[in-house]
Amino acid sequence: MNISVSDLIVRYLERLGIDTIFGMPGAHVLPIYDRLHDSQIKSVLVKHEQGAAFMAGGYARVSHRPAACIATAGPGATNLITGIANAYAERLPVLAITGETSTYIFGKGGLQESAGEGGAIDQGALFASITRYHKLVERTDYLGQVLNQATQALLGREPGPVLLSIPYNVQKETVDDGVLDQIHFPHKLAIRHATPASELAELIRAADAPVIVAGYGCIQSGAREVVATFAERFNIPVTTSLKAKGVVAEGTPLSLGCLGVTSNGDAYRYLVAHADLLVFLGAGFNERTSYVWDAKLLTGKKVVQIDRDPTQLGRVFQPDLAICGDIRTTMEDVLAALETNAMPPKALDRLDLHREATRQPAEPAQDEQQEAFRLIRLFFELLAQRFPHNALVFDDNIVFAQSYFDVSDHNHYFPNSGISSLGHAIPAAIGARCFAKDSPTFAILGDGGFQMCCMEMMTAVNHGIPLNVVVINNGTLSLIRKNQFQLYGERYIDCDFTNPDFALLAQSFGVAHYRVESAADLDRLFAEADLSESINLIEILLDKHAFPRYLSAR
Ligand SMILES: Cc1ncc(C[n+]2csc(CCOP(=O)(O)OP(=O)(O)O)c2C)c(N)n1
Ligand SMILES: [Mg+2]
Repeated sequence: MNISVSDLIVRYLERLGIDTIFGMPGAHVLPIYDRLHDSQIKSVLVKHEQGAAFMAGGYARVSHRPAACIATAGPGATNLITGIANAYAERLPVLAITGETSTYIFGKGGLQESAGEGGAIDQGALFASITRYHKLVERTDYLGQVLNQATQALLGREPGPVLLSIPYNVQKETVDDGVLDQIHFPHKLAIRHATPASELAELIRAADAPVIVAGYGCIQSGAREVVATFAERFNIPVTTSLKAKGVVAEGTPLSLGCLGVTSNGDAYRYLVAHADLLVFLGAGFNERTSYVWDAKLLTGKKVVQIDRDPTQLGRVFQPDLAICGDIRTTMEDVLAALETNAMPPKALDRLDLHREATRQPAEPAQDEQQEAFRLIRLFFELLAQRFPHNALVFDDNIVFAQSYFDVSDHNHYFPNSGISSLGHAIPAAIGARCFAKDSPTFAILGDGGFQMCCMEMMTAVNHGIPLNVVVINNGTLSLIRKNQFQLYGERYIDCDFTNPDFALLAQSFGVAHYRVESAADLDRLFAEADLSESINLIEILLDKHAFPRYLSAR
């Protein structure tokens, strides 16, 4: 049966399982919007296309399914870029659909033309390095193959964003709907590892103080359970990257918490002082996790790295054993190998001694900071108590959560880890809540970041999407202030600013406002506020001089 290309695109979205699309219309993409009108897909009108791309990213991150955003040609497409770049860095399957001027006016200076002809800006070139696949769809005869390629890129082994830019006249052409049959939906392959599990099992057997460094790969491969079982069976402590926070429930005896420059340093100290074998499971060892690639973390230790992505192996350190494979199946095999051969659990003495030592009273300077951060610490404690499992927490600040937020072994903490763009948490949380409709949702961010994306709170209001926005009100870009304090002789420039009145802002948005200045305010917040089904703007006050004292690389 002949249908329009716009219809075909909408049916394609449906086949991908898309139930929500985030975006803003423009003349060049209206034919597709018109077909969305008749479909079951819910469209969410955003305030800025960057928000649409972040929302799709949030949806994909929580659902582990493809998500979609849509924008018009020219500025609509360019506004998507930061959000799509973030999806690329996070390897999220986000499909971006954009319009384009009609092919017959390419190069003639059409309004918002962005096909790269005759000096026009070139969407394809702009998106080339931040997508797994991008296509300006100028004809219909190859449409089946284009959609198939898009599908492989979205759902393949290394997923990532895809851009389909469709000129206005092409959207209105007709095609046979049999084109959809050319699309293959890849099944997730469990890749078996190439190296026998026994080699790793022997290294673990020989080690005195092995430590697992769990990364996001553990979450991607569904390895939480086997990692936790493994750790408990053999008394092997686990530290995680920020993105893998909670792979083993934090606060439990074998959890060393996060490894990273902005964490409390507990895991770092244990690794440096005691570990003789590090088992990296799907962990990238980036600048933050590795303390700027601090050699002390690795020297004198055996290092094993397991990753399903061969390009990660040996990328920033030299492993003694590198295994390219699925983390879950590999660890299941190692567990079986060690059980069959009856390995006794490792002694916990070192871990106990370490815990004892780190319980010593803090240095005076740290004490002062703890006091200043008391409200934030208390907020995270109450949050963990109140919602131990099902809340979704999108966090652009990340510094405080690393030390103060104990994440249970459920996947509900989403740090701003992609390209670390300010203005991410609110839209990402909105996107996530569109999928996880029963999960209380939090966006935690600074006042600088808030002002980059706060208008998306009106998107939540317009679409009735419950959300808690927690803004840390310190009247400064504190990372910048911290760096200028530590590295630039306190020559402060362009870090401090005056905030709007958050109470009035909330009132004008029509959402509830809570100002937290004391522990009693926090008690009231958790006792009185509807944190599950309402939209709330929660403001936590912090002295602008009280920035965390970790040392940035630059
Ligand atoms: C889009 C973007 N621009 C600039 C930066 C650089 N940057 C990183 S942290 C930061 C300050 C953040 O201030 P705020 O959101 O108020 O959080 P605070 O640290 O004060 O809690 C800036 C400007 C960035 N990460 N992203
Ligand atoms: Mg701030």
